[in-house]
Amino acid sequence: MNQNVVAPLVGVVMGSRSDWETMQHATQRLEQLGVPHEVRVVSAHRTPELLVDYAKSAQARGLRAIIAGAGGAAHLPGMIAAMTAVPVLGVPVQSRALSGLDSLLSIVQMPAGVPVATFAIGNAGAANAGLFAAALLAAGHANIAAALADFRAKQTADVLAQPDPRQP
Ligand code: RP5
Repeated sequence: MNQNVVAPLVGVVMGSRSDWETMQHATQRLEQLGVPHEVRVVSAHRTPELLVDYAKSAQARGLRAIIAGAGGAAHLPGMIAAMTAVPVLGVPVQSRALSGLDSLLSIVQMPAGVPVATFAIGNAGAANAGLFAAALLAAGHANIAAALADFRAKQTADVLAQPDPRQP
């Protein structure tokens, strides 16, 4: 699938270019599963007006999920969730100072009424956010459902094919 010509269903945003090393694990899963997506740097603190525009236009532009990754004072996912009904999947990026615990607590401790689905700190969280976004879309997109089922089956087969950890 050519990701450039199909309207994106998932927005992947991050607070800084420095978050890309982590967030690329989300886009890798989306690409693998054929989920049309877009990628943007949108900072809650450095580009607040862009954040408002992005969040308020997301639903009308056809986005069905937003994966938002940020580190430290990680306000991006919560602020997006405050301004759109599109489901927001938060990824705590591993910060240098506090190893991502600051990011995790900033994202997960939302007040009742403004949910952010929060994932694990770092690469695993980003990967799982990509898979979760695909799962959200699977009910309405048979191609994504099939790709997700194939991914899960292969993952299981790979483990079963090599049960002895001493073997290379
Ligand atoms: C957050 O501050 C970003 O999400 C990033 O994780 C962190 C550090 O950003 P840089 O100083 O590397 O741009 O807003």
